[in-house]
Amino acid sequence: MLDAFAKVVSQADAKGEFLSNAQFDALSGLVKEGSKRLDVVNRITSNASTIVANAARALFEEQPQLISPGGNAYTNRRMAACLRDMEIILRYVTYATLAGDSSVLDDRCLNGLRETYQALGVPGGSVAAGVQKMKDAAISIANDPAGITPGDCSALVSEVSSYFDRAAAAVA
Ligand code: PEB
Repeated sequence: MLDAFAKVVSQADAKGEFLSNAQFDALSGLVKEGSKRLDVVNRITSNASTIVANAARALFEEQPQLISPGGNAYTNRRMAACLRDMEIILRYVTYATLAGDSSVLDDRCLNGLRETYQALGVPGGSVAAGVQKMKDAAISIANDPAGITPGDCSALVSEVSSYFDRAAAAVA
């Protein structure tokens, strides 16, 4: 598991070189823009249960077969497992966002997830659809101008999007 700093260090060390200017500039930008990152992580974290619940409701509205008899979220046990899975994925997206690197998400959450769902008979495409709904909700919360100094968060928002997209692509 790496963060943006450890990743650059390990890349430079593998070549036995000092940091390049490009590497240094990228990390310098990360530090300069660091409070945006912390704000976004904080906002997603403190709204996590709303994000999960609303995304799940929207998913079941769009794919009602999931909650019908025989569906993969039918019975409270499966519903609970489904909500829990969405929460786990969202949690790892917040870690990756904080770290500025996807490796924690890749290694601890997504690695083998597709195969797990295949073995369980959980439809990966539906999980991916749920993840996309969490992405939309998380981004609108991240972009909410209320209570913060307005600024350009486009780079950060596209980075956060990429973590959700990565999770969706890993299971679809
Ligand atoms: C992944 N999910 C399930 C299981 C595991 C995971 C390992 C099997 C064990 C269990 O039931 O607890 N666990 C989860 C995860 C990590 C982890 C992401 C990462 C670290 O450790 N059902 C649906 C939806 C979808 C869903 C499409 C969006 O209809 C999920 C939610 N996951 C779902 C369901 C089960 C499950 C298990 C229903 C239970 C399947 C079953 O037992 O029939």
